[in-house]
Amino acid sequence: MTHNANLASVLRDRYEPALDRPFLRVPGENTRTYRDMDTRAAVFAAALSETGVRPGDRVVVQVEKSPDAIALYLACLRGGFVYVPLNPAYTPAEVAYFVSDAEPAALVHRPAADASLVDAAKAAHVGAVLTLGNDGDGSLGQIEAEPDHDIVRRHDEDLAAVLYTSGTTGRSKGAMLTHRSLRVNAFALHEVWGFVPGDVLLHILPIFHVHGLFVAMHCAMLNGSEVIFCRRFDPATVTSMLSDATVMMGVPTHYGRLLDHPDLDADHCRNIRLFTSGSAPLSETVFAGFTDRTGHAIVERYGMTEVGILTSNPLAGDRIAGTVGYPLPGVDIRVVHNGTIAAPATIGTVETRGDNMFSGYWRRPDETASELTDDGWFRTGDLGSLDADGRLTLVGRSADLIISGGLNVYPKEVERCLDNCESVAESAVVGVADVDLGETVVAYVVPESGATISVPDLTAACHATLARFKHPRRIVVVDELPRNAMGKVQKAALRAEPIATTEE
Ligand code: MCA
Ligand code: AMP
Repeated sequence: MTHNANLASVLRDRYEPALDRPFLRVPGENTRTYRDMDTRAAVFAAALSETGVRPGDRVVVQVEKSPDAIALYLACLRGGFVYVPLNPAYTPAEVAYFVSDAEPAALVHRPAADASLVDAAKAAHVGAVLTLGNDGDGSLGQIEAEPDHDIVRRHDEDLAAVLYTSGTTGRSKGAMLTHRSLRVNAFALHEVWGFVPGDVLLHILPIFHVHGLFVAMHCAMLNGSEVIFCRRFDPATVTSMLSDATVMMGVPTHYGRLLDHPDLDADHCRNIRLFTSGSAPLSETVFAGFTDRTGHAIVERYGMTEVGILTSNPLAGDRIAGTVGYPLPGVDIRVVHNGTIAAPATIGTVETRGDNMFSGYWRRPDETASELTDDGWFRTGDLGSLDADGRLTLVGRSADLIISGGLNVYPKEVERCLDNCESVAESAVVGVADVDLGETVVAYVVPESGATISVPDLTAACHATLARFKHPRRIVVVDELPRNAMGKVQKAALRAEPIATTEE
């Protein structure tokens, strides 16, 4: 019999020796063992099958971070269902789009979700609309089903998950991640970050993205490690839990906020062997401040939804602030400038290739083709340079994506919302430097001739359609937008603009 490439089977083989050991420890709650989670996942897999979900079907999930949410992810892997996680901050209007695009066999949402979400699911003919709460509640757990301990056979190229991400067009597209892509990235990280028996991961990230769900959880499961599973990021709780952990992964905002916490010191970090940061640039100030306070040099790494983690600063060797380190095993990186491979230190666009790569955008062959080169490399859209020994430094992005607190905001999507408002002739949305979030969203809006813009109306429109983290934190009304000779809006000029004239 050939081997089962299902990631659930690969992970289980690795954590099997730890079945009766702690897996998820939520501060202040009961700890779940690996066996508890295995059984819960087997019950959820059987329950989903019971409602008609079949291998290859998508399951769209918009729930809070909880142990059951991890069990549901593992259940989908086990059943061969394609897991499609969504940020709980998304509005029903945003979820309706994902549901219509993914055409799932099941939608699992929070018990308290807006009724319009259920209507949207019905309109999209979703077979099963289920709920999952934070504490074992919800209709999914009430389906009578015997645990199904079989792990459905999958091939390397079968889909494990679809994660929505977006290009400059502003409409999210689903990155198709296969059992192989997730597996190879997990093993590469487990190796380069030197996981050892006894490692304990402090988990502070959300679990609807690659970083918190795959990077963090897969490393822990491959290691049979205990995970201190924080439902939310709270600097005081996290600081108090640090001494129980050996590894923590975060986005730069997490490290900035920990530094702002007066209790953080080297003693709290005495058992930590690895802090990693990614999803957005880590400033040299935070890197140096963290080293001064704790004695730890954060390992910055670089990744992307479509390809997982690509590079990391070394565990042994220099961790250089402002660089994202070396390619992971099995990952190729090249920098292309004016159509040719750039010489060391020359800035160009970063391209990559490897088994960690996605298999394309869900039902969007044209957009998949446009992100790939003729020789099969993926265009990341990031700009950077490689030094002579292969270390990568990022200097920016070719698209005008905003990264706020590690979450991506696509200006087009926000501009479309503003442009649809009464009296708005046009708008331009930019990311402005922010100490806490890295970048924050600022909108410039131009009124139609003779009209007056109501900023509260614009804010209300954003509330109705866009997740809160995408809302402009400042809306500035201007007579016109700066344009170049070709008529293109000069966003760089807007980013540089002092925003004292701000209206909220
Ligand atoms: C929350 N808010 C935000 C953000 N998060 N506003 C702007 N940007 C954000 N990122 C707003 C809320 O809407 C709310 O607004 C207020 O802040 C407080 O909300 P709360 O939920 O309490 O927020 P928080 O706990 O302070 O969250 C901040 C955070 C979080 C911890 C930085 O955003 C976070 O966990 N970010 C990590 C995202 C991540 O994992 N990215 C990886 C994707 P109000 O109160 O006004 O209503 S990238 C990836 O996966 C690739 C592969 C990679 O390289 O890693
Ligand atoms: P996402 O599409 O949400 O996966 O975000 C991926 C993008 O995050 C990358 O294309 C980079 O622009 C950015 N990113 C991730 N890690 C880093 C990092 N360490 N430094 C700078 N940018 C990063």
